[in-house]
Amino acid sequence: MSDDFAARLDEAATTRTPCAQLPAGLSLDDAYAVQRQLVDLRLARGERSIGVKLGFTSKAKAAQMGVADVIIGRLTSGMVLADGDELDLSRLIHPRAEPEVAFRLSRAVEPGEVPGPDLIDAVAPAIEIIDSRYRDFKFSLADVVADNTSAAAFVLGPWRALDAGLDNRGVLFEVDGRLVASGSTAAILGDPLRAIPAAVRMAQRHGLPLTAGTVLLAGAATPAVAFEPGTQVSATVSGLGRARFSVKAREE
Ligand code: OOG
Repeated sequence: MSDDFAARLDEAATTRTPCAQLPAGLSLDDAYAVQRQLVDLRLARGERSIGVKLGFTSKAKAAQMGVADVIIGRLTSGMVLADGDELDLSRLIHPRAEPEVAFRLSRAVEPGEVPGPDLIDAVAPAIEIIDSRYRDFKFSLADVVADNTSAAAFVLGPWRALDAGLDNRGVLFEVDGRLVASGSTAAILGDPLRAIPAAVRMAQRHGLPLTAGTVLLAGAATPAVAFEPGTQVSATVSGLGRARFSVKAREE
């Protein structure tokens, strides 16, 4: 059963054709099983697993999507967009972007480990590009978990050592230099550092890999924003710097 759902979501992504939501009543455990199969299809095509991401760590984001619980998804090498690079919209259905904070794991997490501060060796400003494979970007909690939490692409700004608190840094999200959203890192679970034990707990529960060098996207600091071809999108986190990408212009 979950094979069929993974195939449906994979086809939606690869053909850029949104699909119907999954049947109501799918349990969260079943949804994580679909997510695993969906990511396995990417890995079978040669992508590598490189990270995990949390979703709905911000109240504004959860309210925007009508969903309440924190969820976890996977990041693969096929989702990486280098800082400043161009995003090709023809690969996506109805993408939106959100400013985030990323962490990097210094080492693998031991089974059952409760992480201490030594687990993270670097932090970076980031932008996540989400793209629900469901029609009209509408989904239940189980739907969005199965759809690998809408993960589509991400950009990391410069890494730096994690040597200061992050609990109330200003976040500016700009398109072509115009402010389109702003907030604080406090929107991410009250303090983005809380994303670290939350991600470890959820990854252990649902069997997601946490190896040395794993990237952890902590979740959005503002609601997600749609963007147009030919624009420049940037996220600046106070004291951490900036991540940015440009959106490829539409071909005439
Ligand atoms: C789900 C992903 C949400 C976040 O940072 O809250 C997310 C979605 O809104 O499509 O990544």
